[in-house]
Amino acid sequence: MNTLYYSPGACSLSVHIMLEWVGKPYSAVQVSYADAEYQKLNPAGQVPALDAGDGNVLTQCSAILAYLAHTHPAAALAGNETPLGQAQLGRWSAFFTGDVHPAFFPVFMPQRYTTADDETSLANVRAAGTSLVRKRLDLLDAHLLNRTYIVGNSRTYVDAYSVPMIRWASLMLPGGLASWPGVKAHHERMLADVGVKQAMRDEGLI
Ligand SMILES: N[C@@H](CCC(=O)N[C@@H](CS)C(=O)NCC(=O)O)C(=O)O
Repeated sequence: MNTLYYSPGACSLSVHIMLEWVGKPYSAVQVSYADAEYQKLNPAGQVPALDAGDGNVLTQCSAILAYLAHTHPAAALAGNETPLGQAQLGRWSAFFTGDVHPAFFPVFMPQRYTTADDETSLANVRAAGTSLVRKRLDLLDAHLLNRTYIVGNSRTYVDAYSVPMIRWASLMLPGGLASWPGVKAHHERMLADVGVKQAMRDEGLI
């Protein structure tokens, strides 16, 4: 059985959603990043980590999401299996891992991006991160305006991946997602999904 190690509302929420979508029994354990016991499991001190129940502990969100999709083919969450289909899925997974997620780091942890510790410097770092988040949303919005799902005609693991990050944006940006109607419509569809709701309920987010 899979065991997810998560922090409420963090990027690990995407794995929690995938576990709901694949529909097999799993357990979910809330952890603190700084907890020494947890760091034995994931020395990076980050979530998510997934104990696959076979002696393997997996880390890195994008890898875990792809693993769950490929180990549960009946759930059809891995998109089109052709090389082109996988490249399209990989493109959007890399976009969330490499472009969207890091744009939030200066917003949430500005002290990691400057050696200054005065409030003005920290606010400037936060503002730079926020501006990057907006840029990423612009790109995703243009892609989503005429689409129901991020890749193809049914949900995939990149739709799950989008949920925590678009939720952060909706909570953090003044006006929420109003400037990105394609992103907003997609996120609302995701929030209405039964599995998404269950994962969010389990994490105490709704
Ligand atoms: N590259 C990692 C990043 C994971 C990550 O940064 N997770 C955040 C939560 S969204 C975290 O654990 N932050 C705690 C920290 O960096 O100290 C992944 O994609 O899994």
